[in-house]
Amino acid sequence: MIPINDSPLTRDGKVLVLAYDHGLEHGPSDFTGIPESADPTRTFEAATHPAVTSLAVQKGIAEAYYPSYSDDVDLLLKLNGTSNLWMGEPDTAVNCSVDYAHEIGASSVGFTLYGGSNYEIEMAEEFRRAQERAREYDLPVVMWSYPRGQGLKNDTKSNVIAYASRLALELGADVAKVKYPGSKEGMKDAVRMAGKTKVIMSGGSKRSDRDFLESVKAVMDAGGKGLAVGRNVWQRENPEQILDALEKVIYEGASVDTALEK
Ligand code: FBP
Repeated sequence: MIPINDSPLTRDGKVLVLAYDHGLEHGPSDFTGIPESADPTRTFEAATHPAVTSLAVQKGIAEAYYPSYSDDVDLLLKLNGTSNLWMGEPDTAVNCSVDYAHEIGASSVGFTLYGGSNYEIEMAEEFRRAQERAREYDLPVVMWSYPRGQGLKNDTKSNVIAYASRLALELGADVAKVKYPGSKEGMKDAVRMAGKTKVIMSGGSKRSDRDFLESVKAVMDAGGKGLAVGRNVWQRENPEQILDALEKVIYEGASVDTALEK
């Protein structure tokens, strides 16, 4: 494993990835509530907040916008991803090589694995190639570990999330990004199953400040190391405000009440 506590992906051993690959994964509908969120510049600005360790984007956004922010933002290049237009069994295309991610300045890479999909075998082989190449550059690897597919009825059950985090350890990811299993106990299991792989929570769709922060607090209390979040930051009128609160909960161990104090 890579000693990722020395990498820009972490701050004090914790992780706060700002995710902005939704234009590919979900399409323009994610930007309708806050139309200005369609402009990547707004999220690059948010990523300069000291709470954010890295910004996760696809290759095209990185090529077009990262050069203007390379001094202030740490880049996590998401290597694969698929649009919502794809209606088949969960699968994802590899859109960027590790070599190219390194060339354009990424200091870590991200890769989705849909365990349980009919395409799991191909995706795991693609992950193996990316993970081994990333090791040659000392780039930490974050696995978006999302079990889903025709056989899976509920992709947030505790035993499914624990399996997701275990897959990340078994296949050599440094960080496992998993969905919230609905309880602190479920998250504890996921952390235990991940061993030395750090577990972070996937933000999910937009919720109230309190509801969202309560789940982040539960993740931290369960031994998780942070989160990768998109919509719960940039679908807000004021991304900085929620990042201030996240900074308190993740790095200072603050309660949700304290984090919400203005
Ligand atoms: P959110 O915090 O908005 O959920 O973003 C995290 C993320 O993993 C993104 O990187 C990705 O685009 C999205 O969620 C995928 O969500 P799903 O596949 O569950 O629709």
